[in-house]
Amino acid sequence: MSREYKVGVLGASGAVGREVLNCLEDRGFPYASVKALASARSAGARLDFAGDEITVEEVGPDSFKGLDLAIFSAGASVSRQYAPIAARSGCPVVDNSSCWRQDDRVPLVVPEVNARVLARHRGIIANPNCSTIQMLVALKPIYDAVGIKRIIVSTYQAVSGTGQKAIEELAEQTRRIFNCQDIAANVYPHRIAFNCLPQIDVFTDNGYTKEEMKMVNETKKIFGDENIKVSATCVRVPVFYGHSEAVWIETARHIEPAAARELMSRAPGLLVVDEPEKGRYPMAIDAAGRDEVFVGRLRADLTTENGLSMWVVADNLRKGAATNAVEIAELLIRDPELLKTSWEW
Ligand code: 25A
Ligand code: L14
Repeated sequence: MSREYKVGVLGASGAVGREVLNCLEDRGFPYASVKALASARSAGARLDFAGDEITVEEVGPDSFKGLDLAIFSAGASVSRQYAPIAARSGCPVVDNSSCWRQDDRVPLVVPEVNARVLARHRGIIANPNCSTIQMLVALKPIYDAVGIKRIIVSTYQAVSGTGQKAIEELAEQTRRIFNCQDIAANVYPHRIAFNCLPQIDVFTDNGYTKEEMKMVNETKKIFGDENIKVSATCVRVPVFYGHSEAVWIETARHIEPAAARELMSRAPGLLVVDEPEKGRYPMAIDAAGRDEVFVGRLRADLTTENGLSMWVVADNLRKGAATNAVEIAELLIRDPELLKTSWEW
């Protein structure tokens, strides 16, 4: 018995929202209808969808009545306002913002890692931060096999994570530099073209940025492991699509790189690209537009017995946001128990 679902996409006109529409189409999600929602700024705009166009509607308190599920990517303040309204009207929400991720009532889900926690959702499900998702898809098989005590990660993050305006800013600054014109930095605190910025989001009291602390706290919640130690340095680089990460781990028990590579090559959602002698390793330009996480440069650490280093790349708008959210939606519709009813918020 197959059913079709009425799906809402809030933030449909943004960088992530458009990719959600692409994912629903590419993955053959069984939708009966797709409702594109955004702010008044975009109401009336037409978006390409499934060989046709859909018109963006302004979101309001009644937008979610009659929908079977919704995917949000309009930022934290919009999610804070509308996710409870949707859940109360019987429309479960998969939320891409940071708003609900640390709320105890809200499961934080990477399907390859902790799909089982979906069972206790109450109408709002959080999609993790992009950098955390790709790191954990890569580490999950090693975590399960030998345990991981400590992670030290440096990220090289694309501008598309910040949204459409940042994509335009990198392109515009690059053009102006080539034309010997003055440039302005509007989206980021400094110029991003031909530069690296060791700041993503705002700084917190401990000297780390919010993005870095998201990687620490979300890793603990998704692995369900308060003891795992994580330290991150998040860097914005002048790349349009695809986050790269240099990941170092200390495992609880020893594992040879070859054995780790073998485990990773069988893990869902993960592709090993690791032939350095042929110049083959994961790169952002190859990951762009793909749904998988790519891992390579897997090697033994030279300073400690149980250390491994690797390079992990994924499309931040696909697996880092839209794909992961649509995969959660696919899990929801597989079990009618997870969809029915409405929730108190
Ligand atoms: O708060 P957070 O969690 O840190 O998230 C901050 C931002 O990150 C993106 C998303 O930006 C979000 O705003 N984001 C969210 N989840 C993400 C994830 N997992 C993520 N990025 C990476 N990974 P975005 O640009 O991709 O998309 C924003 C969408 O949200 C809609 N929106 C914004 N405020 C809204 C709202 N919808 C309803 N109510 C609100 N109050 C937004 O629609 C877009 O779909 P829009 O209509 O506001 O804008 C569509 C187009 O209009 C242009 N534009 C934007 N701002 C202005 C503007 N034009 C004129 N003036 C402006 N001030 C843009 O070009 C945009 O394309
Ligand atoms: O928490 O700017 O999901 O690259 C995703 C995009 C945080 C910021 C999140 C970026 C956001 C990030």
